[in-house]
Amino acid sequence: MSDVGTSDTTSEADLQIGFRPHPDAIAARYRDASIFPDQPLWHPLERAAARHPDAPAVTDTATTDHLTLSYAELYAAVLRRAAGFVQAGLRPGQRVILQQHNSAAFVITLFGLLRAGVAPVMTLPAHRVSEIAHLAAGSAAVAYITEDDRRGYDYRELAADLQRRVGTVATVFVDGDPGVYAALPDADPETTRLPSAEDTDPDAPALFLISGGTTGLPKLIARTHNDYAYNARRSAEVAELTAADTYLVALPGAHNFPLCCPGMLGVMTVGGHTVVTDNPSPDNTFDLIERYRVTVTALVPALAQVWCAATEWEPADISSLRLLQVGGAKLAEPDAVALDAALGDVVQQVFGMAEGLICYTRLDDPRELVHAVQGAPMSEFDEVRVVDENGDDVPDGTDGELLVRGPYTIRGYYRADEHNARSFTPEGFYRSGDRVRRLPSGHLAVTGRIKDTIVRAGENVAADDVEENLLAHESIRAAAVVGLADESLGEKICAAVVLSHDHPRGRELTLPEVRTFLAERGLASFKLPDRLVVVPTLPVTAVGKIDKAVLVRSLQEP
Ligand code: OOB
Repeated sequence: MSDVGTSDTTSEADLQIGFRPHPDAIAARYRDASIFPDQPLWHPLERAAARHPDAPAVTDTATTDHLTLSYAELYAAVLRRAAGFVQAGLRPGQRVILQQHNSAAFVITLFGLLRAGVAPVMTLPAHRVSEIAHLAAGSAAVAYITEDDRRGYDYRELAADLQRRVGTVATVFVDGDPGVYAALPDADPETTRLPSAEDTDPDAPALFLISGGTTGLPKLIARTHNDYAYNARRSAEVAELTAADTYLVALPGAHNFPLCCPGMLGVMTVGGHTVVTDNPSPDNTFDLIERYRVTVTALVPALAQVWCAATEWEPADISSLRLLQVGGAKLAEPDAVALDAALGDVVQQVFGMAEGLICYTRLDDPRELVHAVQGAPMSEFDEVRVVDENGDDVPDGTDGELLVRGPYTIRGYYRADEHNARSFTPEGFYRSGDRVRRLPSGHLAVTGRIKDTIVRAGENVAADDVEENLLAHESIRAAAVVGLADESLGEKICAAVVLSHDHPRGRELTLPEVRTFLAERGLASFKLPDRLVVVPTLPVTAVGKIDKAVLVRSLQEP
């Protein structure tokens, strides 16, 4: 196996280059409030292993004979993996690209890296070489951790391509058949020096999330030990998690939502049980919920819709589920109502971003509120502003762009000065690009993306306005409205829709019918679609959000 490390001893200092910490005065305020644990991110796992060694920590359901590791077993495996990484030459502060499907191996590798002081870049299985190479170059990653052939895709080929493109990636570790590469390493932690808690700067990056935007290449988001531990702990409090909870990771585990909101990390802070699967379809997950008495899980709205429909025919008993978190994209109000009706008032709306801010509806919010809003900021230290185009604050009840600053919200993307000048205000607020409306209670309703407007014949049309009205049509299950270049109009409005299960087979849904429906609902005539496309499914991003960039490319006339 080739040695990953060079003679480089500067990696920890190197990690800090291009990282933007909180300014000292603000960091002091958070410190005075004692919201940060000042411990490495692996500390909750170590603590859980000491306190409840025999409690189930992780169950891997990918194999037919499901494997459950207790906290003691998980932490022992993590120490061996960490020692393996150190023996292979990885050094604290270095960055490594991590790309694995949900499995116990993913959990062990993630914590193994953290325990070795190495910062993983949390990519998703759906990413391909253009994103991976961009993230590897941006983080100067020294290694790539991936899998063999999964779901018809050979990640070792991606590895070869990546190494041709990005010179820093010296080593590839593969879960499964490594081929020409290295296997995931394990070594004796007794004879390997691992960094101690005292060796770790809790305000340095622990790991990197990637931005979820659907335009352009993803950006690196450095999350510190302190801010991410706070994210996990505060989320666990809002979800009222206890050691008796069992959380199902159904979304890709490297995404902020299932990882830390409260996700796997939140569950570990309370010593609960995490069940992982890489197949989120109801025929698989409903059985898992019944078998493991799952109490909490997180879904994107498109999946939540599928689960809701499946409650009508899947026989499994899923009554143990007390909290169904839905977020990542807007959950339409009728869908929230239907989910609550099908599953028994379990929905929690989650509006979050890898950059930081997480909003939750609370467990004791009235159900009508839970159905109508996307949540309220989780921390009393979150500073949320809603502003107009000039950057002036708008009153509650008025649409504006959400700006945010706070203990767990970044001050800048990693090594992206030019971008940061646009994405952050001089006072350090992150410009989310999300259009929201704030209620006097502090709850936020997301009303779209600031830039998601179509300029048709000089009129501005907000895509989500048209989408929401389309979804009121009984034949439409999902809708995405985009602008397509047009010689006379500048842009024309194109509505791509997925038909609902109730729509009679063989009957065509026509543009005139849809336009009449929208006009009768009171939509202005310039907002009516110029084109209607019925599609079997809408294209989605790596975590399952509607991907409008791909949609536009597929609809554009050649
Ligand atoms: C989550 O994080 P990202 O980084 O993949 O995407 C963030 C963006 C937000 O800026 C917003 O545009 C959109 O996704 N979004 C929502 C939403 N939740 C996220 N838009 C409308 N309604 C919602 N409920 O997506 C994420 C991170 C942590 C927890 C949950 C989601």
